[in-house]
Amino acid sequence: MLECCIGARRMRQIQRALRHGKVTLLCLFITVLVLRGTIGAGKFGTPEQDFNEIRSHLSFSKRSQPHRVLVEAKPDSEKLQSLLIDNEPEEIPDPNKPYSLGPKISDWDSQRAQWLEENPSFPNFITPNKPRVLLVTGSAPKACENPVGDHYLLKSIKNKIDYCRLHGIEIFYNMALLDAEMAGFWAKLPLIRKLLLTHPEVEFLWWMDSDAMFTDMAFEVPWERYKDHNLVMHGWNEMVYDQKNWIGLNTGSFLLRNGQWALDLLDAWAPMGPKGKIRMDAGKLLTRTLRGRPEFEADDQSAMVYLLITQREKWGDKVYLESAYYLHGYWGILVDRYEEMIENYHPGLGDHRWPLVTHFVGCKPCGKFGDYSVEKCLKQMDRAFNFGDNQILQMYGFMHKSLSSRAVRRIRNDTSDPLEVKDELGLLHPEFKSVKVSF
Ligand SMILES: [Mn+2]
Repeated sequence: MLECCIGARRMRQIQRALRHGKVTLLCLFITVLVLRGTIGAGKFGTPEQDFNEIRSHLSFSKRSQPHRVLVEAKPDSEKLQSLLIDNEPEEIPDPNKPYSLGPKISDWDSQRAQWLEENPSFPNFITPNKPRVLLVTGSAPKACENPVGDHYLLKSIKNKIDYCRLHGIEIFYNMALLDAEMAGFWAKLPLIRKLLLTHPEVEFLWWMDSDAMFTDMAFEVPWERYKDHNLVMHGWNEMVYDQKNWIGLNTGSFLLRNGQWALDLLDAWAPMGPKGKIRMDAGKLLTRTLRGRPEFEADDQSAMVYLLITQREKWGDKVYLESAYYLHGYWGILVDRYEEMIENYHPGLGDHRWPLVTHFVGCKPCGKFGDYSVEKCLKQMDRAFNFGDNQILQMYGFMHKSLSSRAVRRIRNDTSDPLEVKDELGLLHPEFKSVKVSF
């Protein structure tokens, strides 16, 4: 029918053109398939995305490289996120099983004494007045709810590494929940017991919270003062024994001597710890009994105060409540005075003039961001960190530009006699770190 209108020759031309067109379309289709395969638009590729990728692939092969990185970075960061998110179910303890920290041990002093005798190269005292000390700290097994919190945990352990290197103290950083029933502030108890029993060479275990930082790098603990004591906490006798105040002592930083006494104390301290009904009911008892305690589940600090006031004759004579220096120092009364301290005093004092420890009680840097107080906490933690870090940096000729600045400045010029340089505080080779070697 068409033939009659446009003529046979014209018709053949059209048919030829259509055949060529089919081949051209097929070629185009194959080209698109090959390019898609090469670039990898993936299953989410849209025609528009394909077009953009093909164009960038064809025209600027250099530009396609960062683009590929960007395209791949997204699924990668999602993968990373899933690694950080805690999907593991919580273990539910058996409420019918009576809680115990471990098998009863009653001859630890003789077991340990025998071990020390058989292993003279691992003495529990480095010098007559310097016990072997293990500083124990840690944080939760999972990532912080806010990533900034992880950065502050890093600062906190860096700060402890610095102090401990200067003072010849070893560090144990724990991230494992050893006992599901003792989660939260009670997790330190099974950990401490395990470390005491595994390291008979350790004379003193120094527990320190992750929210506490050393702010006096030069202060050495007066170890000989505690020669007749087994537990040293910051606190006041009157506030604990007379006032029964729940903040009469602090368990965020304390020293515990390895021995049978310590195992017995842990056994006496632990019963309020198991989570669930036991911990909730114990919390009510503690709030009823202790002055100033708000209503919440049983915590290790209140339980320690309770243990001391109810069984003072059993434990009291071996417990040293220290208030001559800040084994723990409440941040609220310290952080605004750092500039004043720098103006008037010097490291090495450890007390209100230059606190050994600044403890960020009530700050939850690892928790979710949100209210102003968390922001204030982080800002003040930075200041505390830099205050302590300046004492480290000065050994190497630097200091922070200000207490709120990450940046540092030079405080002296390098010389060609590096060993002649003496650091201001004498922290490079301090007497308290020296070990006399005898052959
Ligand atoms: Mn704390």
